[in-house]
Amino acid sequence: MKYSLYFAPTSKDVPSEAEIISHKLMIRSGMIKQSSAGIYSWLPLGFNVLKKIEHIVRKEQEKAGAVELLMPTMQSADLWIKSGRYDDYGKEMLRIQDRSSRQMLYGPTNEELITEIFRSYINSYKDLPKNLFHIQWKFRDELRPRFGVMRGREFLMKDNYSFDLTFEEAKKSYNNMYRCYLKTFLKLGLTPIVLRAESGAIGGNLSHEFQILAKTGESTLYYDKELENIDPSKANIEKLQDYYAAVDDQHNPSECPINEKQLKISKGIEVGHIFYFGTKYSEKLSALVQTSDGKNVPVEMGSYGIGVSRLVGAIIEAFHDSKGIIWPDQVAPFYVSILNLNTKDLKCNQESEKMYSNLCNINIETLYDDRDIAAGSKFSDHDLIGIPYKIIIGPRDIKEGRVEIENRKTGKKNKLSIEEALNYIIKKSKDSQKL
Ligand code: P5A
Repeated sequence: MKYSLYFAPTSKDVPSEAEIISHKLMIRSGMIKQSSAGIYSWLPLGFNVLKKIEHIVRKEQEKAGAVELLMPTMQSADLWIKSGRYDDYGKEMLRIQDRSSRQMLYGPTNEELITEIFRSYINSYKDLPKNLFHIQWKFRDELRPRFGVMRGREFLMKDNYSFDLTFEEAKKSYNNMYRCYLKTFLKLGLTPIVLRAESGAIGGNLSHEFQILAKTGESTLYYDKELENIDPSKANIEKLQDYYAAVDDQHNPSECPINEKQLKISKGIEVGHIFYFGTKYSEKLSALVQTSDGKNVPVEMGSYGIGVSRLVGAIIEAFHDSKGIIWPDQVAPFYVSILNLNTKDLKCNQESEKMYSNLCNINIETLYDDRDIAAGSKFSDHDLIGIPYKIIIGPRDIKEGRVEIENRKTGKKNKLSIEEALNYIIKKSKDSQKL
């Protein structure tokens, strides 16, 4: 993509309502634009990252045996009245009347709708288990939408739902999703901290939260400080589950299995939440399945959520410096940028164009900064946007056939020949695809 044709409205100004770094950086880098409280337009850079996260989440769901479908955002109130949640959900639910005065709502979650879909087509143990997911916008009229996309009113969630015949089978599905979530967050470059959780409005009796560490998180976590030293690309899932972690109201110093030196207290952001709730919805909505001996029993269910749009903010909270965002390779909006430092220099233009088309031909996502602006502004924009590598093409070096590569994370610069630079980026990009 040529920057001159792209739309990344970067700015130095930060709106006063942006309290936390991820919100500030998302606005400054032109990733999102607020449309009303807690509701955002996703501008090209932001949308690009959202799609990358969605893709990783989707792949892990599929690997775990979940099947994708798409349910609507608008739902009829009928099913919610039957489940009893139409009243329970209170003011968080956005209620709308259609032209025929039918009660509708913008879905805050989909337990009712998926149970109704299941009920309509499946009625035998022979068709179990099933695990269905979708990635769809939700609306919750939060009392205090804040922190940008972290606590939005409209937000993108991956939610899936498991259906099993027995409690034992349902627990297997739950454990399968538990592992799938650990893998998903590790794939995103994050170290998840798992906590036993209250199941709240979703109901049920078994629930875990997945948090990632961030100073601006809303939960207070007590955890083994070893968790901070884990490299997500090398983490061992079995071991990850053994570390001590608890939220503040669950942490009891007299029962804590690790000593004070190992224990750390810090803030976390909830990026995922899973629930087993048995027959809570299937009973009320008559989702029955026939057992092998001919009995009809309500199907056993669980639901599992990942805050896809929240993750964009959460990843920035975890990866940034004073200059801007530092995207992990796998979710970066582009893999490499080319900074043409002088668009009036013939050689700079020729070599930048050549480099750009070479990278495009091998499908490496490249943002070519061909704008006629000061070199300093290009550097600050690209540092802000956080693309993993810069290829810097300046008049002096290019005369001698050299370019400079800069690593956004380490700040390390390397002068290389044009061919070496291309090979370097190809190698790095291949390595990152293995993650
Ligand atoms: C599980 C899937 C549920 O809704 N029903 C379907 C269950 N769980 S949850 O914990 O309430 O939400 C799942 C994840 O969605 C994210 N999330 C939000 N993200 C941004 N803004 C919000 N207002 C918001 N509310 C929830 C969280 O990551 C949460 O873990």
